Amino acid sequence: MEKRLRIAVQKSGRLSEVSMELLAECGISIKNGKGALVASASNFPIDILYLRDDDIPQYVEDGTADLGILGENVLEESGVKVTIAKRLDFSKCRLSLAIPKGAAYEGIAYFHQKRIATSYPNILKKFLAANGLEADVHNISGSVEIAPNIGLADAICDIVSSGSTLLSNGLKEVAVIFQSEAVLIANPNLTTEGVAILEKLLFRLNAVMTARNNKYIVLNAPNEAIPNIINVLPGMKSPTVVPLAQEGWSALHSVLSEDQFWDVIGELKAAGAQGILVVPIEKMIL
Ligand code: PRT
Ligand code: ZN
Repeated sequence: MEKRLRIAVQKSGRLSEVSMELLAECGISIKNGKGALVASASNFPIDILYLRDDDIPQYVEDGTADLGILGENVLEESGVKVTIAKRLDFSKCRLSLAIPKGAAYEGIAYFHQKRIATSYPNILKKFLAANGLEADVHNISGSVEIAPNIGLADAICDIVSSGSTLLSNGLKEVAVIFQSEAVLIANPNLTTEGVAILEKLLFRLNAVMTARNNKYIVLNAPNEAIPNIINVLPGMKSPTVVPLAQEGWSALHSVLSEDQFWDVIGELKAAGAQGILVVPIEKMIL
């Protein structure tokens, strides 16, 4: 029988849709039986296992799943030893310490002998120990942000993204203790056949993620402006220049990273570029 890998993804929550979208962009189509626990890809040798994110590290460590997609914060908290095969550049967030906004704060010594509520007791205890601090860590599983207001804790340690949850609960973020993003993890003991499937998947992920970070750019310019425009463009290699029907004009095609685009657009116009088109790239193989 053909070798297949099992990949664990979050059943429902912040990561579920994005994880499945990423696999779909990799050309992996999954018929999603509503409420199913397992689903098979029809055109790639993987099966999907839908789980709570907290269960994913254990499943991948013991080999029930070969791969998994989850937040690095959950992986770190679990303490499980698996391989991070790829950082996925989505669901970025941070695990931070926060205190009532009126409290005076002069550094992390603040937390010595304080009561801190968190759903991440292991990461927090490690941080406290590394900084020579002793605190009373209260492990609570949800709505950590209300703990100070109901007198359950002096501070919290929780996931922060925009910061609006802290703000609306009268708290301020004072220290970041862990930076997180979604990661693809792998069981360290995959067979040779398993590794070959993982490598195919990584090749596709790289093509999709590189494409997401880049834009295809097309612009028109008078021929004499082309050398200056090429100087401005930090493109992949040298850009393609194609003559236009109108004498003395050319179209220039290149690839720009999303970050570079906004920096150079003004310079391109100043150098004589017109009719600038920016087009998303579907896949990009370097
Ligand atoms: O049911 P299951 O156990 O599978 O899901 P879950 O409820 O444990 O996790 P879920 O779906 O809430 O989050 C999954 C992962 O998304 C987390 O482990 C993080 O890696 C990542 N992530 C990214 C976040 C956030 N951003 C986030 N903002 N996880 C949680 N939050 C919460 C945070 O706990 C706090 O309550 O959002 C609030 C803060 O958000 P801001 O924007 O107000 O700062
Ligand atoms: Zn969870």
